[in-house]
Amino acid sequence: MNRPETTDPAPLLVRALRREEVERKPVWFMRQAGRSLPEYRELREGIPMLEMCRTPDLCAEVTLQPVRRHGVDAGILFSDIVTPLEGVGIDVEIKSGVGPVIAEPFRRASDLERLRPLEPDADLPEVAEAIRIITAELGETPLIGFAGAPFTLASYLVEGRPSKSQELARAMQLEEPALFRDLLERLADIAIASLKAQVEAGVQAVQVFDSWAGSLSEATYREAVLPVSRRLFAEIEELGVPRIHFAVNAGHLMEAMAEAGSDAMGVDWRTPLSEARQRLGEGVALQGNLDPTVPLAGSEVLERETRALLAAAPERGHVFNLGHGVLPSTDPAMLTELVGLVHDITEKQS
Ligand code: 1CP
Repeated sequence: MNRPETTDPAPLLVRALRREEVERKPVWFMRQAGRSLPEYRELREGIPMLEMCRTPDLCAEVTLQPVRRHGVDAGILFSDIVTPLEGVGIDVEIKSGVGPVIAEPFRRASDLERLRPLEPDADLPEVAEAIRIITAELGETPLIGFAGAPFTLASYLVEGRPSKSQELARAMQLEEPALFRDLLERLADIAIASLKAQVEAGVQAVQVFDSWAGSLSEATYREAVLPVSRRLFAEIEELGVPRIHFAVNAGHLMEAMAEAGSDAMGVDWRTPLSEARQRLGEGVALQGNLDPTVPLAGSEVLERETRALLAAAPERGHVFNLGHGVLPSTDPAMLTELVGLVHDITEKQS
């Protein structure tokens, strides 16, 4: 695509996600762009989050900040899982200190009419424009694109705001399974369209965030969500980039989520990587999973915990990350230190 020659070796991140042998382990952080960085806070001042996502120059700058500062092995597009919803005309705002808030939450069948298909070229041209700027600046370092998984997006649309247990969404699934399924299918189509456009514009890996799937039982996940997520992963396979699937607090769903068919599973810090490897087998790469509070606890703890994690992590098919997003109170210097530690510890002598 935007790579000059097909003979170029793929980026380290892509090779690790394909479970190839690599010269050292790649590392990046979920939420590496954002409030932990003073340069981000300065740029964000007075600009609403979603407006920032729709301003290619600013979006590009914020995406590049953590790559420059920490030397991570990938950028992740600065956007949000609700950006495509705004793109199809849903009235959504990201409230500071709260998260996504939907003006008119989805409660009945007629609400589905508000969820038309996404046409990325017309609805979100700024995203592709930002990706083109970013990939030109990043050079060899790959850019990760992402989308919200159908269930997690549905939980915001139905609840109308962040919710701890997604009770309204889960009640809708129980009471009106056909309606809920229709909602998820439409959201899958939106995620697929968004991811296709991101790959066409130049992202070299994608992550699907089903952050809140962990509130479901395995039986409900398998019945209501898995078939839709499986279709999503099948439809983006042809894009030819590695696909990562991630949820929080979802250890009980690990096997079921892996059945959706991604190339890699993101693992939160509650499940040891050795256990994940044992339960999922060799066929899928793993990403994770340092507890995001470790970088708050000082250099000594950081080194001890990083060494312990790496000692128990699979040799092949592992991408180092936190078990969830960077906490806003994290000292960015600790993240820079962590990148250096992972590189030094995993570097192969050749
Ligand atoms: O650096 C990066 O990781 C890229 C930027 C990014 C990503 C990947 C943002 C910017 N959001 C996301 C994904 C996202 N958004 C997820 C999935 C990842 C996860 O599990 O954390 C989710 C659930 C959201 C929804 C969201 N957006 C929340 C969570 C609210 C809740 O339900 O608890 C919040 C707080 C936001 C706002 C947001 N998104 C991104 C940023 C930098 C912010 C904070 C905005 C601010 O500075 O006020």
